Amino acid sequence: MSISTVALSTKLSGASLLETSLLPKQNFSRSSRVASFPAASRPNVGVQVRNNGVSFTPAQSDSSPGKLHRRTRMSAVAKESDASVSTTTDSGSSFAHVQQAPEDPILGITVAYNKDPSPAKVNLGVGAYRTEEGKPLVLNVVRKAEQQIVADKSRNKEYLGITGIPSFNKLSAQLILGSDSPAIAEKRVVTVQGLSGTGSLRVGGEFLARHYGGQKIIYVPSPTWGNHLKIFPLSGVETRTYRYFDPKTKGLDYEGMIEDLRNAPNGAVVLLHACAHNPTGVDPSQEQWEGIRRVIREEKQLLPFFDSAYQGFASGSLDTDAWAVRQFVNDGGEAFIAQSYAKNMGLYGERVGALSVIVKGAEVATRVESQLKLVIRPMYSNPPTHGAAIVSVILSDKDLFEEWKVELKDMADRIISMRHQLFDALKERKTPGNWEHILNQIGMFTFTGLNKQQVEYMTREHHIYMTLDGRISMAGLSSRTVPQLADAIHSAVVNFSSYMLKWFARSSKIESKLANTENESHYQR
Ligand code: KET
Repeated sequence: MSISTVALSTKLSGASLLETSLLPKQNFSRSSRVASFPAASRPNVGVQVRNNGVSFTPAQSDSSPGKLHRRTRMSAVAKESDASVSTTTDSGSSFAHVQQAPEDPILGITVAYNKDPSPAKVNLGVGAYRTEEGKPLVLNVVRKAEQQIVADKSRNKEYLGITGIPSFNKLSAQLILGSDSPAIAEKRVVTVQGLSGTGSLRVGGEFLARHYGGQKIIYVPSPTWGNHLKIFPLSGVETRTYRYFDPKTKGLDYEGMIEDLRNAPNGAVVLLHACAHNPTGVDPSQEQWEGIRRVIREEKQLLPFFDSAYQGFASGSLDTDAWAVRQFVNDGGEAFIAQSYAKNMGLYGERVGALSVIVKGAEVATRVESQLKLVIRPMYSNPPTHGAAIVSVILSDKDLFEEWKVELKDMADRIISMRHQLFDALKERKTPGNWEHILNQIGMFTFTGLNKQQVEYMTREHHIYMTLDGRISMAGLSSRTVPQLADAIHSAVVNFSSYMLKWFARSSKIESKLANTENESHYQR
């Protein structure tokens, strides 16, 4: 496996006290970033490229666990702060050296959207469901569960235990693994309540960094949800990528993925999106999942870590969307699963999710749970009550559960209908290119293939807000906004070259911008 290091130099003076060697090139060239800056002003960046992917390696000169952990955190924090240009000169402050950080590539889109005074603006950045009227949705079942909770005078606001509400944990494990799961019956599953998907991933990462007996390296797909690239290095787990998306076919690079997994060291961890891969909307077929499982379980000994943020959103069926996870758990092997109720119950701001660790024996499970508590207690002590209470009420009441499934299917169906409407609108406009992938991709997002410059153009000229990697949240679209989006895409594709020429002419750094565009040209059709 070859490793090369890419270093970009900076003209910035007064370098951050926090040295970095971790900034992924991928973040500049592909992932969404609200504030972009010319290559010439980018700070010192070292990127280790392995195979097709990027490796985030903490500075490891000190191997004592505590210190290594701290160094990892500092390096990753430096990565964030380094990616900015500071003009602060307030020398009286002990924090004068702190540099302005860029906005988050996904949540920062909403910040930019909120600042735009145009009434025509459309936010397709963050993956959050909107109604046909463009409004956030609180599910009826959630309202009903909340009314029950408020009316129940026996409930109180005491602290929960460190691992959360026991019934919530049990029901969450059953939801993802199936109520007849042998692993649950054999008491090999430990589930702890988490702060939505992100918090559950983070607790899982921290636990792996402290206790995993295999390789403390996690392989994530390229591309992946951008926060994975921060959560795991900050947890103290080295993060590398495996090939996943093929821009030419706009489908899965199955051969590349299998090859990269075969080349991973035995004992490494593999992050898998349970369904509705973010950002690409490309999932393996059942046959391909079986091939992946065989490499992970039989050819190698790798540990699968599932991120399940969209159960029910991909197909409209909770069981269908849990199929891949169940294949891996029913084979008797060990696994981690982070679940989120943000999307499928619309509980975004309640921060409710779960981490399940599936091990090989009941006694190991008990010991793992005791150590998970030691990860959680100093991090946030114990989780919040309200969201988990809502989920428990819905999952334990047969009628509410059935009603939830209907509402979930309605959301999934509306997203699918948006796919058809957008596809038809582009066809009607005879927009150059093949747009079939809008129909074929799965889940909340379409990975359009539009490049960064086209996206910037659409935001500037058409007030369409989306991530710079060309991802559109289909859940944010409505019949009213489809024509506006189709017009924007059409004009970005058709007029892009003339727009680019004008843009380049205005820029004093013509050559470096051209070089950037070349790097990204594989995302253009
Ligand atoms: N995993 C994946 C794959 C994911 O897309 C998200 C959220 C999460 C985990 C975490 O969600 P949580 O709210 O912590 O349960 N993604 C959307 C929101 C975000 O970036 O925070 C998004 O991609 O827009």
